[in-house]
Amino acid sequence: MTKISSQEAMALEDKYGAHNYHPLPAVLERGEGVFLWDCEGKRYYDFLAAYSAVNQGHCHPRIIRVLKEQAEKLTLTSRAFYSNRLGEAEKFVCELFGYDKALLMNSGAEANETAIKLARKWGYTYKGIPNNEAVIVCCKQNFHGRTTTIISASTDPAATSGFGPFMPGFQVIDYDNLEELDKVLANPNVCGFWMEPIQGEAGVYVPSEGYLKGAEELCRKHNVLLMMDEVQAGVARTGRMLASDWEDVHADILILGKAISGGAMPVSAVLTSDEVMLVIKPGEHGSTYGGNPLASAVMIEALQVVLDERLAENSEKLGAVFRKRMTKFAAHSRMVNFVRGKGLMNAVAINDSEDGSTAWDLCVALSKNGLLAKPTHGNIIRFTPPLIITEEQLEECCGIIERTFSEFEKNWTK
Ligand code: IF1
Repeated sequence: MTKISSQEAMALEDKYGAHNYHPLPAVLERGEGVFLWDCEGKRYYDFLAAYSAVNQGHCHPRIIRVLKEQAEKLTLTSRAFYSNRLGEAEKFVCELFGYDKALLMNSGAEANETAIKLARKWGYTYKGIPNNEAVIVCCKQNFHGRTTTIISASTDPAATSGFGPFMPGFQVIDYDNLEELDKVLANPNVCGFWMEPIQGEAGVYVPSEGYLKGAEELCRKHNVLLMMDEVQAGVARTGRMLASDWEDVHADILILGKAISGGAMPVSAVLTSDEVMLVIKPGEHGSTYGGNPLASAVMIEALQVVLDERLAENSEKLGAVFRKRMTKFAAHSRMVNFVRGKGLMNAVAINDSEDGSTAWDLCVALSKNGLLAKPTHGNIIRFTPPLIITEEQLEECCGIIERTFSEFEKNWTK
């Protein structure tokens, strides 16, 4: 492979790639643990962790070893046959999270699509909902992926504008509002309540304490399936293996993705009971790559690393350190409004409008100072480092953030 400069790489993407992203101008070539390097050899702390897919750190040696070993043996069989790896992976993930059955897909969006199909079919089979009338209740400012069905439940104009017509069968309510939830779930055609335990794309919006438990209880009361999208908040990100664990909530359908493979390849999973999973019969759902031997082997190792390295504990502990230090900083800053989050899933809100450029400019300045983070919803900067980060590294990163912000604030007029 020829070596190219950052400028050349950006020009190529601009000319030959779709313009569906607006990346920060950092061209990455190599990663190891909490660090990334660009084409010119500049080192960065990664404070995005591929949107929480590399909780285990970049190119974790154990995950890469299993990836290589399995890749040399067998990568893909399709589901037309059995593989010696899939059942083992399904057993592992079911026992780890306490479910009867698992269905493996690839992207988070596909896992959510799978959950929708399961909930609807369960509604027709077990709840007696008239055919084609099932309703799935979802929340304002949700993010579950990019397919046409999933965006039909979105309230974000950027996700939906120009992409209609939309899929019927979704009812959108306020997040973090149990009263409204109780009312809408009373509709006998509702088969599922579909939610994120913390809303990521909404800017790391953490709901009130008791909301998850309350939602679980209301779902039980109304015989509705709780469909929990832990694609982003799951796998130790918030300081528990699942964000639902904070309130001892056991979703009827658990949706996982991103970090279940530690960033090595796309793997997603849907976990549920025998009753729910078995509503789908042979030939009714699937994917060529879903549950392939490579994905199966990688997923087991990636999850085992999370357990062995006690990443949930580290996330809880260092998340508290981060918020304490940043909250202290915010108190003396005109520019930083507030800090919020759970574990190492955090966001800092900048005192600017949503379409203001301050957060973007700050992230560019942070990258110049060796730390990569990305704004979400304009004025909110997400800080989600790999969970293997040490306390010393985290303190150093807080220093970079504070210095960059203070420098920026001197010349900041608003
Ligand atoms: C992008 C955010 C993060 C997710 C939840 C399902 C999916 C996601 C809760 C779909 C994906 C991503 C995708 C990424 C931006 C991103 C994101 F800003 F939108 F909210 F992580 F912070 N459920 N989240 O967060 O999973 O199909 O992508 O595998 O580039 O769009 P996917």
